[in-house]
Parts: sequence; structure tokens; C-alpha cells
Amino acid sequence: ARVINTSGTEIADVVVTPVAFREPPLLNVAGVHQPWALRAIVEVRTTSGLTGLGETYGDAPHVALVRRAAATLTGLDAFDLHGLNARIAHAVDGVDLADRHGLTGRSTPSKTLLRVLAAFETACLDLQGQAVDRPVVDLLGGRARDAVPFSAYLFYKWASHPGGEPDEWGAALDPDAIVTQARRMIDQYGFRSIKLKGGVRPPAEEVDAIRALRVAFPEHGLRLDPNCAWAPDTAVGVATELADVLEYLEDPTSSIAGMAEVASRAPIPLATNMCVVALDDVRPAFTADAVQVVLADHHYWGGLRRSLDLAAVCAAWGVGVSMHSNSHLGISLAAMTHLAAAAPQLTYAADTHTPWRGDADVVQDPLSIVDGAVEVPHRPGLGVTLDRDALARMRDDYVRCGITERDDTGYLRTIDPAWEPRQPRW
Ligand code: GKR
Ligand code: MG
Repeated sequence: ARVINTSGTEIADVVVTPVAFREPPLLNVAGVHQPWALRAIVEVRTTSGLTGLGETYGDAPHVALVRRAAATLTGLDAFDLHGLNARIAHAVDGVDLADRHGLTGRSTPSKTLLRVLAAFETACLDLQGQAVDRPVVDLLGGRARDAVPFSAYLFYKWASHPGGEPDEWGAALDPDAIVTQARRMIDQYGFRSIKLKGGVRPPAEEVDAIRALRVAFPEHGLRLDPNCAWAPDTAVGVATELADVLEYLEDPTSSIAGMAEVASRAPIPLATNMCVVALDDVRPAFTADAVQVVLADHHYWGGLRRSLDLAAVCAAWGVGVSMHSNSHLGISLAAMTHLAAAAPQLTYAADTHTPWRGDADVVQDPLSIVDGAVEVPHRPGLGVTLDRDALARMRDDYVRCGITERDDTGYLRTIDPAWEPRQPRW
């Protein structure tokens, strides 16, 4: 249906700017984070001079596709999200974009479309909020909560990138160092939940790290996420050993069938951001009772509204909802906060990589994590404003850093050519 534009929310132009910011050498099952993380910032401008913001992945092939879609949006009304979907579907028509992250599962054309759509949907919701002078959370059904709890996201890590200076966090390769990292992050942000990225050390060491965290933080919710590093028997062993400690065990093993096998023998809930990553996965995974918690992520579920749909579907099946994160900046944090605030089903503290980005940001007024939570903004739209100087600097860093795609495996192999990404590893 044609939308009659009465409020100056017609899209005049769209600018897509890839940016880079420094990252510590964080370890995961796929390898190690490169010295720079990549994102792309989407600015959707209307005829009346409003700017809506979106943030998405910065891998060059994805950015090229986002730009291709951006070029088709002129004249669309920012309230016409069906029209947005149609134009983007046409622009990316059947493209199936794989990535080298090693953590995001099989690629498909529909996943590719939803990743591109998400960046613009968020920007359009930001515009809608500004146009009607209400925060995005109000457009999503209103506040189910006034503050969104986030979790401390711990990583095994090296002290420095090879040849570089040690970073402020130092090395973390054993339980004591993981507890030190947790203490530092919790002192600074007040987190009340802790997630440890696993799949790096042998499972018994990761169990010890979780036990050490429990001793140091008796009241905190704890999770462990080895990104499918374990065979089902190993996963059941860890789940059994940590049954009295973990809120949930995230992606202990790969595939819906593998997770279903573990779930049938594990005494604790399993969570995933790896085997339920698109609507097609929902029926097979839920029918098999493979997962008890799904981690939503608007960056690949097609935006904030579709993530709420996912949360509703999960609730209908009696499956819990949590929130997934990748290295990100302040536009994503704002979008995650509005989404989580509007989703009553989201009962776990959300993941965020925020502490790892230091002071780097593309927004002037980043939301802050206080007492482990972000207060949901009352300002119109997403409630954050672009810092144009920072954007320009970070765009130059993107060009200069020489990284065009996230590739944790390739980077680790430049340091240890014999390293093999194996699944399962244990
Ligand atoms: O940043 O290395 C990382 C994480 O492993 C991330 O890429 C994952 O997507 O946080 C994520 C997860 O929960 O699997
Ligand atoms: Mg995960």
C-alpha cells in the first residue's frame, strides 16, 4: 500500500560508513580477535533533516551489500517498514553472503537479507521516534522495565597482540586471572551476572574457572559459552559438574541434533546463538527440545521488531530468551537496550562487549552501564547522537588498519600456523 507522507519522514539519502576500533586479543574457539574490530554506521536522513542511526557488521562484502540496499531507499517513508523490507529484498535478491567469523553458522540468502535489513530497520525506528518525539521503546510496545541488566563478558586473552604493548586488562589464561578480570569489570560496571567465553582451554580448566568465579562472586548469575567446542559426552560431563552453579550452558555442542542429545541428559538449561539463528531453525530445535533459552540478536534477526516476534515465539514454546552480542559500539548498545526494555520475555541479563571497546565510540552520549544495567533513555528515538569527529577518525582507522573482514582463525594462524579450528575440539 502506498504510504502518504505527511510528517517529513521521507528518506532523502542514506550514508554508510565503515569504522574500526581497537580490540584486545580475546580468545575464542575460532581463534583470536584481530587488533581492530569492524562495524558500519548507517545514517538515514529524511527530507525534514532528521537523521536515524543504525549499526551493523563492518566486513567489506556485507558493507558493499548494505550500500547497495541503501541506494534504493530514497523516497521511502521511514514508517513504511514493509516497504523497507520489499526494497531491501529486491536489492539483495538471493545473495548468500558467507563470513569468516566461524561463529555464525551456515549462511543463507534469508539470513543475508535479515542482516542487511536490521541496520536500516533500527535507523527507521530511530527516525520514527524522533518524528513523534518518543523513545524507540515506546514504538515497540513500551517499557517492560526501566533499566536493562547486562552481564560481564569475560574472555581468556593474551596480555598483548603479538609485538604490541600489553593492554590494560593483561593476560587471562587461568582461573585466577579470570577472577581478576571479572573483579575489575564488576568494580567498574557493577555487573550482577557473568558470562565466560569458553572453548579455549580444556573443559576441566574452564570448569575450574567457573568454580573460582562462584567462590569469588557467590550471588552472581554465571554462564559458560564454548561455541560448540565440545562433543556431546564432554558437554554432558560439564553440564553435570556445573549443574549447581550455572544459569545456563550456551552452545556446548554443535547442531540441533547434538544439542538435543545433550539437553536430554543435562541437568541444566541449554542456551544458543548458534543452532537457532533463523526462523527455519525454530520448529526443529524446539520440537526436539534442543534448547531452553534462545539468545536474540537484532543485528541478524532482522531488527528490533522481528526480535520481539522471536521472543513471542519462544514464549509460546516455553523457551526462555536472552541476548547475544558481538564487538559493538554505542548505537548497537542503545538499540539492544530499547529492545530488551520492550521484551518482557527477556529475563536474563543481556550480553555486551561494551567493556572491551574502552573509550572508543561513534556517539557523543553513549549510554552507560551503572550497577550492571543501562537505564532506558527517555530521549526521542534511540537517544544517541553521532559524534562526527569520532566517526571520521574511526573511518580513517578502517581504511588504515588493513583489515576488511573479521577472521579470528586466519589471525591466529598468522601467529601459530599449525593451529587448527576443530569442532569438536574436546
Ligand atoms: O566476540 O569472540 C567473540 C564472541 O565469541 C562472539 O563472536 C560470539 O558471537 O559472543 C558470541 C557468542 O555468544 O557466541
Ligand atoms: Mg554464544
